[in-house]
This record gives sequence, structure tokens and C-alpha cells, in this order.
Amino acid sequence: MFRSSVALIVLSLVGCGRQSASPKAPAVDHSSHQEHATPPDDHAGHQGMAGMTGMAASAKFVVDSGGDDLKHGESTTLRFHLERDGKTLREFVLLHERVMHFIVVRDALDEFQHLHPTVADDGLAKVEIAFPTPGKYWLFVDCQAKGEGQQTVRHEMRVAGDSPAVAELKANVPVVVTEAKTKTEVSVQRGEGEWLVTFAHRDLAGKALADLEPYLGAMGHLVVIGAATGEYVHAHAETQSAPDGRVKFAAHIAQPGIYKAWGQFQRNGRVFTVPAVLEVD
Ligand SMILES: [Cu+2]
Repeated sequence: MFRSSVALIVLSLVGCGRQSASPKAPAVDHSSHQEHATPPDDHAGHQGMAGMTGMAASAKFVVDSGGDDLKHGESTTLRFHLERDGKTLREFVLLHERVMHFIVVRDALDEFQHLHPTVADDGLAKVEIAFPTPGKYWLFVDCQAKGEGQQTVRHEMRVAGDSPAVAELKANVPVVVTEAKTKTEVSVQRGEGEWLVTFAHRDLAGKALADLEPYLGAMGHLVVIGAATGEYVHAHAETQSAPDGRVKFAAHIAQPGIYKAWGQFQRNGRVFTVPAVLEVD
């Protein structure tokens, strides 16, 4: 069901910025839509690569230890590094306050984790990770090695055992997702060459939230992954504040289909994740 060749092509593109949106818009979008988070020069640099197939192939993900005999429900220390042309990438520019953002999903898109590995001076990265259920997992590392553009490096891992059956994903937006302390209405709208995904947060009594806090340098982070294609998009909130509890993202989704989306936000020092399923055409 998953066409890995498509995903690999998609992931070899690195894109940035709204202006790059087009039918050939880059599918990997760890761009910032906030002015402060990515220096303008840097931003401009990515524009040049956007949409150019074959440019900016992502680095290679190499597992050093902790990747074998994975058992579900047990935590493992995964050690890995990123390599280009046989050389370990050692230095990374901070992106949204971290050297690496590490997204882990099961291929059925029913599991989602957003972790932050540490990276030593020699480029060796380390992350503590637990896989809740057996099955195939996709790992996505968003980073920017010094001297390179932002990139998403992808890797797959298998956790032994019978994968639990999961119902086929069906689009459910607009939808209200109730968390422990919030009710969030998720909606999606077609923009110009992009999809606008809005999360309107309220408290359980229905009052718009006025106390969202920045999470890793943005009012929200959005990860969107294609159910059939594995296409991966990471976008950041359009605005620096959200006094009315509404957080909007522009996601450059290249291929039609069903996508699982996870919005992440912070309130009272606690990060919460709001899932939804979108269909784009
Ligand atoms: Cu992150």
C-alpha cells in the first residue's frame, strides 16, 4: 500500500517559503512562516532549490546501535548519525531551538512522536525511543547541517510482532478534537498552491483560548503525512501570537490524497497534540 519510491523522490526535495508554492511545490517543507525563525538569507537560499528535482538529496541515515531486535513497549537508546558521501555530518544549525527534530510514526499513521535527539561533537546522535506497537515505523529527521539547506532525512524501522489491524484513514475535517483541557476545531481550506490548516482552540466551556504559548519558537507546529505516499510536510504557525486561540498553517502538499495531520501547541508549559485526517485533491 505504501509506495516507497514516490516517498523517496518527494523527500529528496527541500523546500522553503510560500513563494515556492506551485504544482511542483516541494513536498518537504520544514520552512518557517515566521519572519524571525529562519534568517532571510537562509530562507532565500532555499528558494533556489525549491522544486528542482534531484537537487539537495537528503543525507543518509545510519543506525549505529539500538536499532536491532526492537520490541514493542520497551524503550531503546537509538544511536545514529547522518552521512553525506561517506562523511558524517557533525555540525547542525539550530532549527526552532533544536539541532534535530525527530518525528516517529507507524506506517498506519496511528502513532506519532516528536522527539529531539542530542548530537555530540562527532556527529553521533542519540535518542531514547519506545515503539508502542509492532509494525513498520517511519522516522523523519528535520535538520540543517552546517553548509547545507534544511532537509528531512527518512528512515524505516521494523518492530517485531503482529501489527494491530487499523481501520483505513478517512478524512474527518472539519472536526472538533477534545483533549484533556481543550476543544479544538480543525479545518482546512485550499490556498494558492498550498493548504491552509486552522486549529481553533477553546477551553472545555467553549471560550476561545487566550493563553497559548510558543512551542519551540512557534505558536504551533504541524506535521502532515500522506497515508498512501508517505509525503511529509512540517509547517509552522503563520503568526507569532494567537490571542484568539486560532493558529493557522500553510502546508505545501504536493500530491492528492488522504493525510494525517498532527498540530502541536503549548499551554501552561504543557505540549498537546491534536490529530486530524485531511483529504486534499
Ligand atoms: Cu521538534
